[in-house]
Amino acid sequence: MPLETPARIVRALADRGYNAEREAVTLIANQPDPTRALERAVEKAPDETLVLSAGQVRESIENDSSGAGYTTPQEPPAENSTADSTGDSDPHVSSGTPAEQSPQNGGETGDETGGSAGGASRESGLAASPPDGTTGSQSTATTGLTEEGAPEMGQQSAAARPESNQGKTDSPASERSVEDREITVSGDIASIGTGKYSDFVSVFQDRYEKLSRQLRGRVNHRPADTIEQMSPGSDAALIGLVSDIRSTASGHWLVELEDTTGTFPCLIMKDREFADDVRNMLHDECVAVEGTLADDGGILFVDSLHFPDIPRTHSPSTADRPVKAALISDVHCGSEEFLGDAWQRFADWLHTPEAAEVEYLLIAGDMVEGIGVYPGQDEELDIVDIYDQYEAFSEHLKDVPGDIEIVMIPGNHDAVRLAEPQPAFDEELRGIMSAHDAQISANPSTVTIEGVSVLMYHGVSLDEVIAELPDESATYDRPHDAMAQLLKKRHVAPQYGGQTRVAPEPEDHLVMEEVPDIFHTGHVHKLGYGKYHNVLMVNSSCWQSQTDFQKKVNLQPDVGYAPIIDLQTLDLTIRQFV
Ligand code: D5M
Ligand code: FE
Ligand code: ZN
Repeated sequence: MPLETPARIVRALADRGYNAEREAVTLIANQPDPTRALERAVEKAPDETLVLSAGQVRESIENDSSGAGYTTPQEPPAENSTADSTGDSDPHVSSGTPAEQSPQNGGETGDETGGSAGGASRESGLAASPPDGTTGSQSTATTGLTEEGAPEMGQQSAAARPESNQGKTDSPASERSVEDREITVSGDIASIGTGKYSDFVSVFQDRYEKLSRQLRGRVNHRPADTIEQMSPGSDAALIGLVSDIRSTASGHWLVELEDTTGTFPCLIMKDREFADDVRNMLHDECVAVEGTLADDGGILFVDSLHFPDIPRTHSPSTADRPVKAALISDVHCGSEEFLGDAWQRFADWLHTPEAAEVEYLLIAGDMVEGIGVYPGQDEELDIVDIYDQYEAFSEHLKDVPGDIEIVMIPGNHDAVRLAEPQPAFDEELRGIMSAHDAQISANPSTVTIEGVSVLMYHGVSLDEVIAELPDESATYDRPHDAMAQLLKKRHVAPQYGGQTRVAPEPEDHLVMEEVPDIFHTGHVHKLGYGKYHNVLMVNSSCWQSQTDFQKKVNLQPDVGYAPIIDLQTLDLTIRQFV
C-alpha cells in the first residue's frame, strides 16, 4: 500500500501497534521513500514505545545508511488541505445573499441544515443578510435557522473604548444582572489514566458499555461468541465497535464488529439503502446490525444498520429569560497573525448596550498559539514564551466586560497534554488567567447555562472526519457536517490510532452520554452552523489570519466571527469583527 498520505501512515503505524506525534507522521510523509522511513522508525523505536516521537523518526532517518537522508517537510499533507477552495468565496457572511426565512429549517425536521462562511452555504438559503448602516467593518447576520429577522446593526463601539477592565468590574454600558445566572460545568476529569495497557482495554470497554446501552433497545443482540455458535441461516443481531471496514472485489462492504467476547464479520450489500452509511463509518465507532447468518454461519448478511444517534424527537431546552451566549474559539494569542484589532472590536462591542443580553462567553480552545505545535511555527511567533502568551491572553480577556461569565476549555495549541480528553489548565496557568475569574474546564466539557446544555469540544477529530469521509459528508467549508457525524456516532473522537490522540483512560470521557442542546467546536478555523436532529451546531472560526503553515495546506480561515445564541429561542446571530 503506498504511504503517500498521513492518514495511511497513521494507519500503518497503528497496525504495528504505534500511535505517533503528528510531526512524526509529517516527517515520514515527506521522505522520498515513506515506506522505508516508516519501517526504519518502527525498527529503531525502543520496545516500550507507544507513541512514536518526531525525534525518534528524525534519528532513524538520519542514521539510515542508505543515504535516503532527512528531508524537511515541505509539501502539505494531502488530507488536511481544504477540500474545496470555493474561489468566489468572500468569507464575510455579511456579503452573502439576504437571509431567506426557510420554514423547513425551522427545527421541525432540522436535519443537517446550516451554513458556513464559504460559498457553499449560500446555496443552503441560510446565508445571512447584509448589514445596513454598517459602521466600521463589524457586520452581523442571522442564520435563518430560526424565525428571527436580521438584527439591527449595532453601532460599532459607540462608547469610547473602555479602559482595561481589571477583574470582575461591571461594565458601564451593559449592567448585566449577575443574580439570575445559572451555570454548571462538568467535564473535569476526576482521574487521569496511567497509560498502562489496562487503560487501553478499559477505555474501549467503557465505550462499548456506554454506546451499546444506547443501541440495546433497538435490536435483540447476542454476543459475538454466541453468534458463532448459532445455526446457519438464523436471524441474528450484534452490537460492536467497528474493527475493520473493507470493500470486497464486487463492491460490497465487509465490516468486522467487535464486542467484549470477540469479533464477527458482517456483509453489507452495495445495493442496500444503508450502504452509503458505511462510507461514513470510522474505525472504533459503535453500531448495531441485524441480519441473517450465511449458510456456513461464518458471516452475517446485514438487513439493518443502526447508529447510537440523536433521537429525532430531541427537544432542546431553552432559557426562561432573555439571555445570550457568545461562542468563540481559536484566539491564538502570541501568534504574529493574532488579530488583536478584531478582538478589541469584539470586546468593545460587548460593552455596548446592544450586547447587554450577552452574559456568557464560551471559548472552545486554542487560547494561545503555543510553541512547537507544527514545523516552522517558531518563525511566526510574536511571543515565544508560552507563559508570556498566556499573560498576553489574560490581558485581552480583561477587555471583556467583567460581568460576563467566561467558560474555557483547552485546545491542541494550549499547554496541557495533547491526548484527549485534555485536562483543564493547571494551577499555574489558572493563576495567570485569573483576572477574569473564568470557569476553566476539560476538553470536552458540558456546560449548562440557564438550563441549556452546551457540549464544548475543541474539535481536533474534525480534521480526521473531514479527511476520511466522502466530501458529501464533510468538508472544511461545512464543518457542521462533520459535527453532525460526531453527533450521530455519539462520540467526539471515534477513531483511535489516527491523527487524533486519544488517551488510554479508565473511562471513555469522549462518549456523548447525554444529548446536548448545543454542540460547540472550533479548531478548523472555519465558521459553520446548522441543526442536526434539533441540536444546534456551531463551529466558531478563529482570531488568527492565515499562517504560512495554513497556506501550505491550503486552509483559508474564516476570521473574527462571534456566533451569538439567544438562549431563550436558540436563534443564532453571526457577527464579524474584522
Ligand atoms: O488547527 C487549524 C487547522 O489547521 C486545523 O484544521 C488543522 C490544520 N492543521 C494544523 N496543524 C496541522 C498539521 N501539522 N498538519 C496538517 N494540518 C494541520 P490548529 O489547531 O489551530 O493548528
Ligand atoms: Fe486553532
Ligand atoms: Zn486547534
